[in-house]
Amino acid sequence: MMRSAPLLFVLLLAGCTAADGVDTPERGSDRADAGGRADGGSESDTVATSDTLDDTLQDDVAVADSGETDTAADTTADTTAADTAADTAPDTAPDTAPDTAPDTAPDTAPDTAPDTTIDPACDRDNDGFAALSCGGDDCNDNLAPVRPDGSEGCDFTDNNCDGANNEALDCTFYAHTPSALYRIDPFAGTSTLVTSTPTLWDFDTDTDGTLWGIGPDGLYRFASGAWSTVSGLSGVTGSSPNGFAIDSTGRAYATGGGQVYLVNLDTGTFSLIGNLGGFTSSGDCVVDKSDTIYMSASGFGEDDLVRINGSTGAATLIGSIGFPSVYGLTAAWGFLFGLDASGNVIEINPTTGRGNIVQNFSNRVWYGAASSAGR
Ligand SMILES: [Ca+2]
Ligand SMILES: [Ca+2]
Ligand SMILES: [Ca+2]
Ligand SMILES: [Ca+2]
Repeated sequence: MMRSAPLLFVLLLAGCTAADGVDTPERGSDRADAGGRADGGSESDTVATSDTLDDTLQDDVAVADSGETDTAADTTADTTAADTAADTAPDTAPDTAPDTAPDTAPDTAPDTAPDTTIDPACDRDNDGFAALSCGGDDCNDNLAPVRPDGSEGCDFTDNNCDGANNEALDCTFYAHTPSALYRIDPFAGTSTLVTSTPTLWDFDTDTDGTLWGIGPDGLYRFASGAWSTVSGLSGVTGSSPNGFAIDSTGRAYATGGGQVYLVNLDTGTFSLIGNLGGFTSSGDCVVDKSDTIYMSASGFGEDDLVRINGSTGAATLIGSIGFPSVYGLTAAWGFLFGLDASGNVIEINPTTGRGNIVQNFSNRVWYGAASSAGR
């Protein structure tokens, strides 16, 4: 719209000039317009010429004047070569945007960690092994020490749940009748004849495992498979001793009637310690690992278990064993066993004195029992 008025004005002027018949040469800056090049931005021609027309037409076709508005769209494609160089600089800026996309891929890696959690109802003793009833291998889910990795010991229990009890262990102690020496296993209920004996009331082993016995004729020693007489009953003032025990230090005690004696194993002499305070030795005394001296005392029909003070000889009642004629006592593997004249092996509770038969060897009359020093 802005261009139509000057064009008309130029055309009118051109018409008037031609009619004048005079073609006045052009001067000045209009010469620069020859060839249709762009104007310098502010044409100052006030006189219309053909050059001016030409210039104006050229200007419309070519580059826009700086003072004009270019309305033609840019239709020329950018032919600049694409940037083909890869970006080799590492990205050093940390990723601060949180990952908001959910993990939809399934976990395909197998679980290789063992399941260490056991239902508490299947592991009541909390030893880490499930009970047999739950498909586990804890053969006693009420005792934590009893388990597949437990250690086997001499007792009534298969401590390591392998189906066998006391495997590979010697769980025997000595026992004798009026005429024979045996090794008996109180857990398996088996006995093995070792040899015959002189008439003995009782015996025990000393600290090196040597077996000593007392009988109506005195003190005996068992060595190299044979018994030998050490001495008579020198120093005995009352009834013939029928109970005999050696403690962990080698001190030997004998009980007979209502008395307690100290026995010198080197000389075979008996020294009175004191009176039992009304109790009568039934047939044996025994010393446990903590050097507590126990004795079976003749009661009314049933023997009693009593505790003896090794310094004074005074006896204290613990309780009735519940069986008569308990002539043998031995302490081993934490148990206190009594052996009686009816062939029974009795487990005795040292706290209450009460006995419970665990084995019976029919037709045996047990007189004495002895364990090794280490038991
Ligand atoms: Ca268990
Ligand atoms: Ca257990
Ligand atoms: Ca076992
Ligand atoms: Ca066992």
